[in-house]
Amino acid sequence: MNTITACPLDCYDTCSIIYTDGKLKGLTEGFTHGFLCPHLNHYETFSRIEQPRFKGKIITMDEALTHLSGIMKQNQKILHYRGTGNFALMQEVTDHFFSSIGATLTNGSLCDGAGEAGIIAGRGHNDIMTPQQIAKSEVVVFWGRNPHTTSSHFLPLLKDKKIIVIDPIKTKIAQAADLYVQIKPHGDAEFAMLLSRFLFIEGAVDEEFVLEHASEYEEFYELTQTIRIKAVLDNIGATLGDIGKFLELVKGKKVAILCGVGIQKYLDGADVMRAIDAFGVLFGLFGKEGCGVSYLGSSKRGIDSPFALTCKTKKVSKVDTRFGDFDTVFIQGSNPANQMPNTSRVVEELQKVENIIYFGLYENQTSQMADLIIPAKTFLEKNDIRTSYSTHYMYEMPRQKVSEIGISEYELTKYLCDAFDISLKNEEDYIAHFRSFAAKNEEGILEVKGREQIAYENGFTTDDDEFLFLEELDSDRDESDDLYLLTCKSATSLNSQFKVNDKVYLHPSLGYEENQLVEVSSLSGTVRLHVALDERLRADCVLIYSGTSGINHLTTSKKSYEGNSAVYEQNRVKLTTI
Ligand SMILES: Nc1nc2c(c(=O)[nH]1)N[C@H]1C(S)=C(S)[C@@H](COP(=O)(O)OP(=O)(O)OC[C@H]3O[C@@H](n4cnc5c(=O)[nH]c(N)nc54)[C@H](O)[C@@H]3O)O[C@H]1N2
Ligand SMILES: Nc1nc2c(c(=O)[nH]1)N[C@H]1C(S)=C(S)[C@@H](COP(=O)(O)OP(=O)(O)OC[C@H]3O[C@@H](n4cnc5c(=O)[nH]c(N)nc54)[C@H](O)[C@@H]3O)O[C@H]1N2
Ligand code: SF4
Ligand SMILES: [Mo]
Repeated sequence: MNTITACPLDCYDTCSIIYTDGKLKGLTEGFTHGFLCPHLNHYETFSRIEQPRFKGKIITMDEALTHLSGIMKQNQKILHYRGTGNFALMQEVTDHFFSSIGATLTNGSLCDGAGEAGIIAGRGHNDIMTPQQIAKSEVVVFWGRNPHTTSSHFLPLLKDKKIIVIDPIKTKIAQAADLYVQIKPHGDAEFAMLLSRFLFIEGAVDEEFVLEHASEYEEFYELTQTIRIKAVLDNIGATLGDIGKFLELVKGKKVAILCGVGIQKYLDGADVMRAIDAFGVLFGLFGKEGCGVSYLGSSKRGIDSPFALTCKTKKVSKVDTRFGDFDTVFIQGSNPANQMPNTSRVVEELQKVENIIYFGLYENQTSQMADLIIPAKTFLEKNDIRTSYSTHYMYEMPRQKVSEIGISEYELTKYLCDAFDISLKNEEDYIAHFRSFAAKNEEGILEVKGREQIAYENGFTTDDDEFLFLEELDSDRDESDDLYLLTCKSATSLNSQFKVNDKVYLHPSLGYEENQLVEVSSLSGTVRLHVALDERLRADCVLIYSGTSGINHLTTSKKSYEGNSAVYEQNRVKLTTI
């Protein structure tokens, strides 16, 4: 076998992969540029769960499945909690079984939900700038997004472009930028409002565009007037020079503003996104080649699920799930005991559950709490298909190898459906169903049908087809003197998969020593970690990467005001020497 497949991970890049002689290689043609990142370069060297276990004892897969259906038949309160460890579409097949038996599913987001809610409130729907469009821009703004770590395949697109970076951490892209603003965490909405205000002052608003698509811009102008220029700039760590340089770099140019999840890990994350969008609208960046404000897209837009849930299917939020309300919790492709916010709450809730079933590839904090562990198959060992949050392509993922280890999501569902007399189509039928929402483009690449090549070329889709500006800015900011918690993605892990980091990163001026053990605490809890000194940080920030064991003891399980999303950077933290 030597066909093309795609990386299954939750990542902007969605690399195309050739599997030959037991090696994974990036496709040379196209966006993958012939290289993969460390996760996939070493994919088959990470040790995985090979055998099922029940209450700590190794069992066969047949025994595991018998236990599984036995537990399901006890007709108790069941929760199906599915994460994004594998982003391909056949992961959803399990929903078919669980909704059919009346189990509860989840809604909400641990990831990009607040930002997406802001986009939908303003624009009507969330569309992206594809890599082809980004390639056509002259200036690229990375706003709370770290491409060297989280989307390295976008880097080749940046050649000869001007780069602007707005990030509290002086990331690698910031070091090479034409303008870098080391903004205070959560200062973005105000910075965006000031950029808008100066667009008005300099007469640089795209009048033609706003008259047609955003007629309430004058009310928004009034709102930008309420921001006190000097006091706010001092507070968020930016200068008038930054505003001037920003506008000088973008005026008259094709500009792509690429926002990452970094801007929206706060209660008012939706408003931050909307404030940045407002600047894009005033500047006329939508519906034009090489221009736009782009975030993580809705990867399933235009694709109906074949796993129709019954209208009675109950859902609870992924952010603050009360696991203790259920007798059985089936966890798939996720590590809630480390990745959900407020770990002590999560663990306390999970401890109340009679049967925790973990269906995954790797051992982690959640598998350690599970009663029944069922190993999954890797993407190389099962058939699948996927979409992406950065492109409009659909990627086929045919099986590349046969393995004795694990069971696929489809096979597990088939077993359960048979045991419960629930009808289930063939695997190929479901994959064909997904594929039917795509068609080959001129280059022979499968692309989701009905999506615009240039985002918003047919305008916005709010009720009156106009962009809706933010009407007020939450001034109820926390004025605490405690340090800001930054928790973003690490180069060596994909959230908690692969090689996780175990440090707390601090600016040297805080006076701690390399490798010193410290306690970091917040309103939610504490974690002890060794220090790594890091000049790239602001002195008022503490950085702990996603995936670090215990990081989410520090985070709150409050949900964003809009978008039912986790807010990992809302809590402030204190340091104590031990
Ligand atoms: N290597 C690797 N790649 C990944 C992942 C991974 O774990 N590892 N995870 C994948 C997933 S699930 C996702 S959602 C994407 C996310 O990828 P990104 O969107 O890049 O998100 P983050 O790394 O969380 O944060 C990006 C940047 O936001 C900055 N930031 C934090 N707070 C603020 C703020 O208040 N304002 C501003 N302006 N910036 C801020 C951080 O310093 C960081 O540099 O990456 C995907 N790709
Ligand atoms: N502090 C902090 N917390 C965060 C974040 C942060 O930036 N900071 N980021 C948040 C974000 S953006 C996200 S998306 C979430 C991600 O959080 P999770 O959805 O929990 O994702 P992972 O940590 O990647 O864990 C996924 C698990 O999926 C399993 N898996 C992988 N492939 C397969 C498969 O094919 N089948 C099955 N059945 N299982 C598989 C693996 O065993 C792995 O342990 O974390 C969130 N948590
Ligand atoms: S860069 Fe992203 S899509 Fe590409 S191989 Fe790595 S994790 Fe997969
Ligand atoms: Mo994510």
